[in-house]
Amino acid sequence: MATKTVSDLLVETLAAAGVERVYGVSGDSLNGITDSIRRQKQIQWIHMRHEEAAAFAAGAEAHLTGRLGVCAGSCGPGNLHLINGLYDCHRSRVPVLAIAAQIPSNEIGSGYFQETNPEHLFAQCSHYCELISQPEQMPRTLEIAIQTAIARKGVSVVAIPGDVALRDAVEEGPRLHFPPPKPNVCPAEEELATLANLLNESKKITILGGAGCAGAHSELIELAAKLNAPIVHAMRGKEFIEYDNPYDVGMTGLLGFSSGYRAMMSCEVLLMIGTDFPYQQFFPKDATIVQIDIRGEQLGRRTKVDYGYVGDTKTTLRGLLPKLSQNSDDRHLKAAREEYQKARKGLDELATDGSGKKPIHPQYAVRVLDELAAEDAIFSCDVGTPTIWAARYLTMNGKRRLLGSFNHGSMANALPQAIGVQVSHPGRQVVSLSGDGGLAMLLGDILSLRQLQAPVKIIVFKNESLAFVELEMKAAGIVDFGTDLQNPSFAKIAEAAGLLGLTAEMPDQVRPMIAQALEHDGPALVEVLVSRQELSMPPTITFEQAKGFGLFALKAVLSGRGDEVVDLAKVNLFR
Ligand SMILES: Cc1cc2nc3c(=O)[nH]c(=O)nc-3n(C[C@H](O)[C@H](O)[C@H](O)COP(=O)(O)OP(=O)(O)OC[C@H]3O[C@@H](n4cnc5c(N)ncnc54)[C@H](O)[C@@H]3O)c2cc1C
Ligand SMILES: Cc1ncc(C[n+]2csc(CCOP(=O)(O)OP(=O)(O)O)c2C)c(N)n1
Ligand SMILES: [Mg+2]
Repeated sequence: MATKTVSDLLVETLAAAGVERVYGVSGDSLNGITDSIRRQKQIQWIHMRHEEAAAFAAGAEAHLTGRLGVCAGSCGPGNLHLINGLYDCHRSRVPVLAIAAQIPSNEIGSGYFQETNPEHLFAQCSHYCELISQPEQMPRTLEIAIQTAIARKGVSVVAIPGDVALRDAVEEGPRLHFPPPKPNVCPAEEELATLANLLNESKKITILGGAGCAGAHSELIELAAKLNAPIVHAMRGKEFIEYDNPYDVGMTGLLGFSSGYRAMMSCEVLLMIGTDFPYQQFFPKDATIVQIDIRGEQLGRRTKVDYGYVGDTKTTLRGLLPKLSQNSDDRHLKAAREEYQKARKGLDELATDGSGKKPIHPQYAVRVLDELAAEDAIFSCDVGTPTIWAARYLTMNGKRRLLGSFNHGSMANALPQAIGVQVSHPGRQVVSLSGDGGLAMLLGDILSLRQLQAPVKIIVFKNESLAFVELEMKAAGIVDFGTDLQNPSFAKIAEAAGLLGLTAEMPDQVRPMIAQALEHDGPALVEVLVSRQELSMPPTITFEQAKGFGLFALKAVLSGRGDEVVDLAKVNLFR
């Protein structure tokens, strides 16, 4: 029998940890590892066209499954390309392992061909980053990396020189055989009692929930019912909070709903649960603020906090609920819900076919997609205006999922994330909401769809610009510059790459084409020629006023019509 190599043991250890795929691009220094993958059946090599896309794809798989995603790059430029995608995974707190192949061990430090220093390069986007320089370290170093990625939710990196990977293994096999621990984390009894007292004495409570509410939907709804509290969500909480929720008043933030903004600004007690909503300007100044988070270091990071608790949402709410009495005053809730219905109606009115005229409203395309997509569709949206449309017009239902680059905010995330989702969930409908700028940025991986037989559907919002940046420039009172895009026909590119490619130029083409794409047995792309300035700044604002507008726009909510910005700007400008 052939001897087991270090890379054989590496692959065996990954398999023992339940890994099913490694996303990457091959290369000399990775040869040992790809060859070990080739010789076994449990782990599949997912051949991508760009390592950044591989990292995004691994992160998307991890986001959906909660299990370890793995990506790999060859030495120097190969693994350097992983970095932006890994930053995204790390900041989204999904468990991902990156295998960074390294130059031959005896050349390290000599300035050799392709030499970089992965331990330095990956330090900022990982919890753990170590070099495997001798066979005795395998599998322990790898197991520490895996365990750290899972336990601390984020990225671990192992750098391994190609020659070390090809040497004979010393250890026999993987050493860790326990299932992932699932502790219940709860504040102390006295803390729960203090919190219950505070809540029982308040009549105007608003809940701000985020991604940390995943898996605690029924507890959250029960809490809101007891407190008569409207629930605002942060973007990453949308998929877990918005559905089947009679207390929902939408998102807050610049892209949010005016109702979410107001519900937070008008409360007496703000109860933050599992959220790291990052924009300080949107927190109330005078309310009493409570924050519950699984990680103590999060407490008080975004706003002043009067009561901070460490606990996981489900366990904490289960402990808290029996201590709460029913709030008899529902005026705050009712007012917030009415605001929400108004805001929702206002946004829905913008999602029309525009009397059949071009250019198409992007909101309309997303509303149609929302109607036609499968009940358990998985969406990814690019950073840029697709994030706005996804936040406002995609309906979640507890089965659908939504991914983006919400914390890192990197362009071009949607297509590679969709690839990771599709290959790890072959039966599901997967839709990428791509910007024309974002799609072009990692366009190479459109070729992966055919090669991997991944039937991803891409909807491209073709506005011939970096529209989100244009909006930011306008809001800051700067003349927009460097935002024009001269695009080809993405439908033709798609056809050439073996996808179904369609172009919707007129509103009446949107529905049949999206339907055709969704039904197509294979990858498909629909480019929708959408208007460029859907969220134009209000015309009543003069340039002089606009110069300082950024300040106000930051505090305001883009209602979609710009009128909300006017409201708040007027208050601030003309007081
Ligand atoms: C172009 C663009 C515009 C954006 N505009 C907006 C906007 O207007 N509004 C908006 O809301 N977002 C917006 N975002 C997204 C924003 O940047 C943040 O990503 C988002 O608000 C964070 O959502 P979150 O708090 O749900 O998730 P996270 O930032 O992931 O925070 C989750 C928190 O929950 C904690 N947690 C995890 N598990 C548990 C558990 N079991 N129990 C308790 N706590 C737990 C974590 O420690 C963490 O602190 C925008 C993003 C982009 C790219
Ligand atoms: C990698 C990266 N580069 C630049 C930016 C700044 N940025 C944010 S949104 C955006 C425009 C995105 O354009 P597009 O994909 O066409 O979407 P649109 O807003 O036009 O719908 C840019 C350049 C970024 N977030 N990430
Ligand atoms: Mg664009």
